[in-house]
Amino acid sequence: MDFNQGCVSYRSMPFWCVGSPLSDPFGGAVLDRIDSLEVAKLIAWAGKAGYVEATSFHDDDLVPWNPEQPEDDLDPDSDVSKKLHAIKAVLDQAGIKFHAATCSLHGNKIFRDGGLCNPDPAIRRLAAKKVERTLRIGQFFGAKYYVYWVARDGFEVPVITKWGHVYDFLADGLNHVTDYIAEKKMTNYIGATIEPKPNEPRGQMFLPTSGHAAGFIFGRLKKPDFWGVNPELLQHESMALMNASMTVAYLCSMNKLKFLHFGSQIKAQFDNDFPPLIGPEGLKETVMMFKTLNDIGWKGVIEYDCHMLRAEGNPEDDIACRKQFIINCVTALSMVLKLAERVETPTGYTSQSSADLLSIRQMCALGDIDPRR
Ligand code: GLO
Ligand code: MG
Repeated sequence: MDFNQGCVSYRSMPFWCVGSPLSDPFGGAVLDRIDSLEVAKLIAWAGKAGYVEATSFHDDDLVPWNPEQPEDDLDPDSDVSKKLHAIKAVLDQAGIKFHAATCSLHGNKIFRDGGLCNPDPAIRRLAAKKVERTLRIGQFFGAKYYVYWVARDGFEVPVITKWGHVYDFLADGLNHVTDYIAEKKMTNYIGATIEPKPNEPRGQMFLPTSGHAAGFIFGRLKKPDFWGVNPELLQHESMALMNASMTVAYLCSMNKLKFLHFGSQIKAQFDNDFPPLIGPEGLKETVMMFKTLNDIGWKGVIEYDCHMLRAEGNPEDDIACRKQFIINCVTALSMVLKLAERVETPTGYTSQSSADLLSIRQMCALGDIDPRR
């Protein structure tokens, strides 16, 4: 089951977006936390209704992790195994594909000073074990990608940061992903990605932009062809004042744009994670990003990575508002695809500004404008 419209092969709606209880640093959860099986049922509903084709998850979104039992997933009688089977049954029945698996190295307080780049070797080993378990869970679901989001691998205090080692720690951690996939002969993974972000939750993260991520893949990873980047646009790159068209074009030019995380953002702010097109800015940049992808001929997966506005969470009906959130996300994507199709590259123009104004008229279907009195 594919979507196959414009440059989008299929649409993925991750567990963490649907399950988000909408807490922020200034207030607790607005919505009740719903069980992962309930989240699976919502995603299955969206699949059957024709809104999405795939999902993604962090290990922690699905099942709890106990560092004392790093291989509980291998025991078919464990609660973890039973839960994973139940979730898979619900999603398989709805024909939902599994796009990506991410190891959460940010949620548990053990990883408060980083996961793969933690200065403590014992915690790095624990992180590697958690990555292995996530890879196995991804294999069970048939996930296509493993994703490393930079998360808490970053710093606030430069004077104590192990600058001579952090990027070795990172290379070791990421090379372990491909070593483990090879060792266990996992065939489900067609690639792995780095998801860069400039800051938040750390003051500074070690791979802040798509450029940093691509450079690290070519310079430090054993299997650079397997790895790519999933930029989060508009959010993460806009936090660093980058432009979305430039980001996707740069990554495509190196064959490193594996898929997109999609949402909206106010430039230079914290990670807003607004649903696509929502918020006071970003419409033009989003449409131009899709025009750029169309022009280049890229086709791939769009994965939402956002949550509903905290103000629109409805504690009285936390299922209905979650369904509406999914509908809003997919509606926005369909709108953007239509808007991007309308914009033509001008062949002759009197000035760059007049070309830009023409594209806005096309995008908004305004026709000719006579500005005279
Ligand atoms: C947070 C990131 C995060 C990742 C997720 C999957 O800012 O966008 O949600 O996308 O961990 O890698
Ligand atoms: Mg993301």
